Amino acid sequence: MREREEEMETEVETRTRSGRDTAQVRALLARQHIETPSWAYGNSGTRFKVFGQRGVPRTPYEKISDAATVHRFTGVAPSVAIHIPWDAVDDYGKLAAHARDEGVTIGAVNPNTFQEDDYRLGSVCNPDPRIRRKATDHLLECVEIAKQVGSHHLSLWFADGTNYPGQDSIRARQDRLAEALAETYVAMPDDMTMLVEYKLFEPSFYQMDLPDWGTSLLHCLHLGPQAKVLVDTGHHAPGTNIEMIVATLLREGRLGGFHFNSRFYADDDLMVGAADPFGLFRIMHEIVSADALLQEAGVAFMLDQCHNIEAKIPAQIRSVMNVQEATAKALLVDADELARARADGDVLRANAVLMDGYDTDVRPLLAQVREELGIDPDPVRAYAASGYQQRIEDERVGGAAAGWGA
Ligand code: LRH
Ligand code: MN
Repeated sequence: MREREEEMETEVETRTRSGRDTAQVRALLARQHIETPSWAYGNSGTRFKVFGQRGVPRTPYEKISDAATVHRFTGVAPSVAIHIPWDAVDDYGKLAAHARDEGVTIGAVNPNTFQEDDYRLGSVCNPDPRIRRKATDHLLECVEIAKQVGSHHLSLWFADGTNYPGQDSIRARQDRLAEALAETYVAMPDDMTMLVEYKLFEPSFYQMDLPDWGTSLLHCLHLGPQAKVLVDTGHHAPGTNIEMIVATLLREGRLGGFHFNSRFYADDDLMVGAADPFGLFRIMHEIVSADALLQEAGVAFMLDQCHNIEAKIPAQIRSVMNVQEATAKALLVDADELARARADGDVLRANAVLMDGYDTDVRPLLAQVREELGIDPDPVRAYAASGYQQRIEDERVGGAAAGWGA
């Protein structure tokens, strides 16, 4: 009798409420791919203060070693995005080889057209054709760099915009933007995706030339199938329903990826899931519902954060874990029961089924996933015990700590 009960028990455990086989859910979680940003390992801050920290990387090589460390302790962060010129090196092949030696790959390549005096009135949208040429040449240079490091993503964000009504022609700036994007698009090899990131405001405060998902999507549709929209979760007006944007872009096949972070007010770039774990869950529920979780679905899951006051590597580890938790909860939503409740028009039951997934404590499940990946079930504790932090603080003395150089 006792065995039968135990059998029943284990039986129950192997099937989640969502009807998904628990092993299937663990297998999906084990294949998750969350890309970390090189710039999160360097010093960053706000316009008020950039706080330095001990052990901060001084070179793109050290940034990649820190990103590889996050992968070693989470198992699901196998690539690192780079930003040019913050990560400029003489030999990009050597940088890619270093990444491989460390067990990661170089992911999205981000051009930087927002930190030179020439870009005061914009880069690719600047009224001055000489400056537009300079900015476009930088985009083309980053296409070449992406080829050299084996990257398949060119990730574009422009600070371009105006601060006062009348300052420039909104329409003419769109024409200039379209021209630069088109020239860059045709320079990309067929296996490269152009990610077009939008942002409602900052550093321009009257209008940004790529302010919202609609403007980004329109440019992508004009460019071609290799151009997709990048959703930075910190780039919307307060109260924006981001999962609605995600569902719409997935439906169009134009969701290229995410820059995950969280915020209480503006583009705070805080740890993803820290300010709004339920919001992150709702986004991942749209992803799971559209079967767009794994790499082959073509959505790039990337973090874009800066850790002004907190230790950077543990913060990245915690952020990756927050995405894993939101994903696991979304995978545990009983999709069949949800469909039934929706078909019955049973509003409360439908909401309850979704909340059931969200209210599930998925930490034991993720601990199991990590054990099956051969890593410590508690990455934060394991990193603290690894001595890596102490080692980099002892070794990285002298030289200039990497930063945004803003
Ligand atoms: C702009 C942004 C963009 C970057 C930068 C580091 O706010 O989100 O993705 O290039 O942050
Ligand atoms: Mn971003």
